[in-house]
Amino acid sequence: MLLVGRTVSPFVRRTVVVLKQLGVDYDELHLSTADDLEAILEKNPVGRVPALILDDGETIVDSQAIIEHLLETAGPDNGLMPASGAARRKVRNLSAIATGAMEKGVSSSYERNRRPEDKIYQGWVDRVDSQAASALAALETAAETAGDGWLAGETMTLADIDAAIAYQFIKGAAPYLMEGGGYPALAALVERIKPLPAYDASRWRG
Ligand SMILES: N[C@@H](CCC(=O)N[C@@H](CS)C(=O)NCC(=O)O)C(=O)O
Repeated sequence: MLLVGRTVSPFVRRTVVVLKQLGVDYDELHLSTADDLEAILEKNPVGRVPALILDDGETIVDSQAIIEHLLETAGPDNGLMPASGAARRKVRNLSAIATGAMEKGVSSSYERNRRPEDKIYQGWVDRVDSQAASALAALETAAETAGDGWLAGETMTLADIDAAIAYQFIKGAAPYLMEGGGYPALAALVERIKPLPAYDASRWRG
């Protein structure tokens, strides 16, 4: 299997944590969204990372589709996603909020860094920033409720991985969204998850 993308992307990073946590053997192709668009387009018609190329050549695009495939292959006892019911809905919902925060964090940084200054429209920037901040605030509330535990119950799940990655990504790429006290419960969640080898190994060291 070949994973296309670099873990500087939160979407690639969540995929890598799941691959490693499930013990899947794979290689990485480190294409950059800024410099390698043509090469990425050959792997993913949307021109985004991640894409996962399976051993038989089939390609899966989008971190959610890839993760769903990996969890399904690992089976109902994959340890990251409850099989059904309220527990599953909770993990899926928190993950969706966290990936939404990632999307808005990416947009916030693109709006500032990938446009000529005279093409920046502040009204849109403010809207995107407020959406990222609102998603982070919802995750912060969930982390406060969890106290010293995990977001969706007794054990660590995909929700914790995604919330921690969203927090760390935004802290690095859009630090201005962390002003005003930050998100201390999320910061504590990151400290709890950091010792997990799969999480630590996913840190971008490029
Ligand atoms: N929903 C997608 C989002 C992927 C995404 O937006 N990736 C970014 C990198 S963080 C990207 O490839 N951006 C390049 C572009 O959109 O031009 C997923 O979960 O994989």
